[in-house]
Amino acid sequence: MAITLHLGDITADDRAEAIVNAANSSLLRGGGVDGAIHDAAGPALLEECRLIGGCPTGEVRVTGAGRLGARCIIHAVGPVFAGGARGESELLGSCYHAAIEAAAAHGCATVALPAISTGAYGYPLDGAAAVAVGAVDAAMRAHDTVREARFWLFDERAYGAFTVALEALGTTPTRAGAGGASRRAS
Ligand code: AR6
Repeated sequence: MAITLHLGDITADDRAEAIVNAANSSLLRGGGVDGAIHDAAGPALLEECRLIGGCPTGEVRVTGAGRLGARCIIHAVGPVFAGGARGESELLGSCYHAAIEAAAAHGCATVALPAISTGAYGYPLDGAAAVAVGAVDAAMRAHDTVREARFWLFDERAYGAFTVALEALGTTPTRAGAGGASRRAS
C-alpha cells in the first residue's frame, strides 16, 4: 500500500478511481474543493447530492462522478475547527476512515483525497495532516484492497505539513518529480 502526495488541483487526478470531496453537511455545492469538483463533474452531481439530502459531520456519502474520470465521488463532511476540544480530531479521523472504507466497498483501489477541513473550516494544517495521514494509514491496513491513497495539497505549505506527517509515521518521503510527489510504501 502507498500514501502519495501531490501538489495541485485534485480534479486533475486522472488515475484515481474514487475522489474524496471536502463537503458540507447539506451536501449542496460550496467553494474550495467542493466547488472545483462540482465544476469538473457537471450539474448531475448536484442533483444526486440533493437527493441524498445531507450527511452528518464525520461521515461520508457516495455519488457518481459525472464528467470526472473517476468511478465515484466520496463526499466527506469534516468538522469546523472550534479550538480543538470539541472532538474535531476524532471527527476528522472518522471522515478519512469512512472514506477509505467506502472506497473499498465500491471496489476502488486508488483514491484521491484533499486536506479536509483545512480551508473554510479552519483546521490547523499541521494537526490536520497528522490526523489525515494516521487515519488513512490505519484504514488502509483494515481495507487492503485500497492500494493507493493520493493526497492532493493545494500549496507548498500544505504539502510540507503532509510531508512532515508522513515522516512522523515512520517513512521518509522523497519528491518524485512532476505530477508525482512523495511516496510511502509498506
Ligand atoms: N484541489 C485540492 N485542494 C484544494 C482545492 C482543489 N481544487 N481547492 C482548495 N483546496 P476547503 P474545508 C484546499 O475550503 O475546509 C466548502 O465550501 C484548500 O487550500 O475546500 O473542508 C464546502 O462546501 C484547503 O487546504 O474545505 C464546505 O462548506 C483544503 O483544500 C467547506 O468548504 C480544504 O479546503 C468545507 O471546508
